[in-house]
Amino acid sequence: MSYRSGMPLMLHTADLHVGDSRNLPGYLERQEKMLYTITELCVDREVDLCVMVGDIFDAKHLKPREKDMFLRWLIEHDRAGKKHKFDTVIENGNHDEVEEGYTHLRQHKIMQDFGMLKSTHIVEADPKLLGPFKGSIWVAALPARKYKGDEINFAVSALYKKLEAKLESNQTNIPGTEEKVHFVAMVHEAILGAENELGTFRVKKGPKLDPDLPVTYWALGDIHKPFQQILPNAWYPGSPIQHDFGDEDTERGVLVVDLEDPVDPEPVLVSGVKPLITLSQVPAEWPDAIVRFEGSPEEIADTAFPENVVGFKPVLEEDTMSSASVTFEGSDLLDDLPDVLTDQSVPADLQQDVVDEIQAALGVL
Ligand SMILES: [Mn+2]
Repeated sequence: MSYRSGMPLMLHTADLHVGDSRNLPGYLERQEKMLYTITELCVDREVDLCVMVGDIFDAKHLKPREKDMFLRWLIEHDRAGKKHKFDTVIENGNHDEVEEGYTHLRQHKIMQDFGMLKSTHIVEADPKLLGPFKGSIWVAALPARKYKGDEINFAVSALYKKLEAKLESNQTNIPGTEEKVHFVAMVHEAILGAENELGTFRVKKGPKLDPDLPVTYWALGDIHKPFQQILPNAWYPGSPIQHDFGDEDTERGVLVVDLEDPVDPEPVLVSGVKPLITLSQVPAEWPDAIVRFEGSPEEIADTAFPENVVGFKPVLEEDTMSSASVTFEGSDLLDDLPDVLTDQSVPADLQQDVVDEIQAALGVL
């Protein structure tokens, strides 16, 4: 079935985090399903371009089978792109960094340099202008670099000037033959005003996006909360699947963007990946999900849980809390915490982990 509208279509995803949540049963199969579903969506929706905006991998230390799974997928995805005539641009996020100036994507970049990738373009470390794809789509790819203030706008402007110079040199001087340009900026950063996973704070000191730049669509990455709009034409798709129990929204996926109408991207869910849910009561029937159970230590000890219940969260009784020697008036400290972490250049998803841990420890979730 074809959904093709005839307009330039782009699939936008980010924050794949291959290798995350190793404690979950079947974690790598979930991530494999995520990747192949993205390829299927590129084929089924007949997109012209697929952009993956950073945090492809989760951590410095990948397990061999995590690397292998991704490599097999990358080769198959690349072949699908060649066969079905779509290109893919993959850039690194902060999580992909292995050491200063070197990311997990370097090996895939080497494959590209030796002609082993046909439709896939790896952008690692430095900002780069790519295109044109399908004659009109140009991409300014800005891998993660802890941009501040207006630095993203300066970098995007510089690449746009480069594009203008290229178009200038191709000018035919025949009226009406000016080339149509769809200019996409890929940016992996926590942008000022973005909301975190739980909606508990907004980024207060992040870099800004200039709405007046000639950018058709800002393809953002870094924030995991699904389908978040920053400017009319600037969106975070969020992580395409839940990575952990703190990821509340079970409905996640990618954005399909019509570049002729970039203010209204279509959220397309990645289905077939078991949801992660937290239950605080024993249900009549356990759902087909990976479950974390929240209850008193006694209830947790006395209940016979099925195999899909893999996480436990003891909740202390009210009287235990009130008799505690330290009383916590938590909100002020938690309000300031994201700022403090941002000042220390702690990336947004790590900020989320810290806030989750503290909230969980204080029982203020
Ligand atoms: Mn991320």
